[in-house]
Amino acid sequence: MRSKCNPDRYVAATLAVVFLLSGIAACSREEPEILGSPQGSETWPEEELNTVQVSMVEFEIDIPKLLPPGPTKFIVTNNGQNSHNFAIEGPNVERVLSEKPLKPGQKGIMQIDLKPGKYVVYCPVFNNRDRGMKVNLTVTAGN
Ligand SMILES: [Cu+2]
Repeated sequence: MRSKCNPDRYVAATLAVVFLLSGIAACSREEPEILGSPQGSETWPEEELNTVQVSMVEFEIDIPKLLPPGPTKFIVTNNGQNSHNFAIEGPNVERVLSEKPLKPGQKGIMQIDLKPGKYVVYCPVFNNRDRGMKVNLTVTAGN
């Protein structure tokens, strides 16, 4: 025999609504498109990566000037009004984050196994490097 208000049904309906709402919330959350990717065979488990946040604005790059060696994940965010890109040159490495520059608000990821030595990080867009978007980095000899 069924009661008019089946409690199981009520629970199921409530759960369905909750799932629906959380689904909508997840979809409307603004996920910036991530550009760039771990290149070639150079991928490491997340726990082995040293994550370094990089912020780019006109015309500055905010990045630590001293970094430890080892697998490093640069998370680059364009916090400026113009398009920017992230390039790094150093011992045995010369790399640009993405083919297309990062648009304002966009993020990109680059993973590199940093070796001890001197690096230069810069924005290769137009003359941004000469306007101040250039940082000399030192990767220390060890932890
Ligand atoms: Cu730039």
